[in-house]
Amino acid sequence: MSRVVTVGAAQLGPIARDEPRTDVVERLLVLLHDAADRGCDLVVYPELALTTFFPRWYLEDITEADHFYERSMPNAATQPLFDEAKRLGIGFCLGHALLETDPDGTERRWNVQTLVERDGSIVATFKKVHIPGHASHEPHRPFQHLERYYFEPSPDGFGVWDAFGGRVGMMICNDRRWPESYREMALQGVELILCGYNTPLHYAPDPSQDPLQGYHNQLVMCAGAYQNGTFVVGVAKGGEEEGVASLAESTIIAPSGQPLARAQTDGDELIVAECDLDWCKNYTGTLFDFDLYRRPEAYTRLTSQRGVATPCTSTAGSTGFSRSR
Ligand code: ING
Repeated sequence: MSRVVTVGAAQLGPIARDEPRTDVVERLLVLLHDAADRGCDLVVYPELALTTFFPRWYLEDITEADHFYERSMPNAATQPLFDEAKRLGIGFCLGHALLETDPDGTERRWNVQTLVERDGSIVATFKKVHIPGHASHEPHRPFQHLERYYFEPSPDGFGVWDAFGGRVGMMICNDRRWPESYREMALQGVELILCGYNTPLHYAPDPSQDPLQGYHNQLVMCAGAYQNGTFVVGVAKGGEEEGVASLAESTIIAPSGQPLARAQTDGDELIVAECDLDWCKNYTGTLFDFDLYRRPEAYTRLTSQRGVATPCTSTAGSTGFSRSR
């Protein structure tokens, strides 16, 4: 019996800083109904799909950003989306900020994706692992990228869950640039990776990358898909959001590494692809048969080292290792 999941990537255009969640949820519902008309089983929304990308501003009192975070999921603003998706029998993946309070009263701030099955049940909430950008105000930048100020890195790592008839995993934005993200999920048998992103076209630390944002986006997701024999669904919040031009180009990618569908606009747009999960085995059962071909004993640095360590010779001529900064 074939395991075809019809996936919709629901790209969003800009969300204004003061756009009410009710207005945003209306936009999500329009995309959900389009997905229903086109036979989707699953709709994937972008990273931080309920609010503007608020890490672009520095707020000295971080509690002034509290209204950008959800305290629970679902909640009053998103319940209409949960109800309609369940009525239509469509699952979805929703990116949002989450503010939790530990039993000892400590506030925890996460960048998350919540995965919901077709019956309305919550499969899992994934916390972003790789947090890019910077942790303190850098006023010289044309806009901030303060994710390391507003979010903690996940303590949970990457998970894979049984859903939609297959093995489904999640990653968020910067996670897609790190090959470890895909491999961690592939070693758990992932067949479909869901990834929302908000990517400014301008990268202040190295503007030479600006014209390459689209190329790098396709490169990392297509490579990750092929090298791990999995589908990858990359979904943008694109367009010019509060003055910051952001990459669109949402794409659904096959285990072969081939794009199956790509967004044509930088606004609200649904792209759809039929994902036959059995396609994964063409790769994981042959070229990328991990159990047959991988050599973990040759990869020890991958989990024992964070940064680069290079051999160095001291005056005594003995070799040692110097740690990079
Ligand atoms: N955004 C970016 C990303 O990894 C970034 C960070 C911006 C990297 C611009 C490179 C260039 O796509 C998030 N939200 O992780």
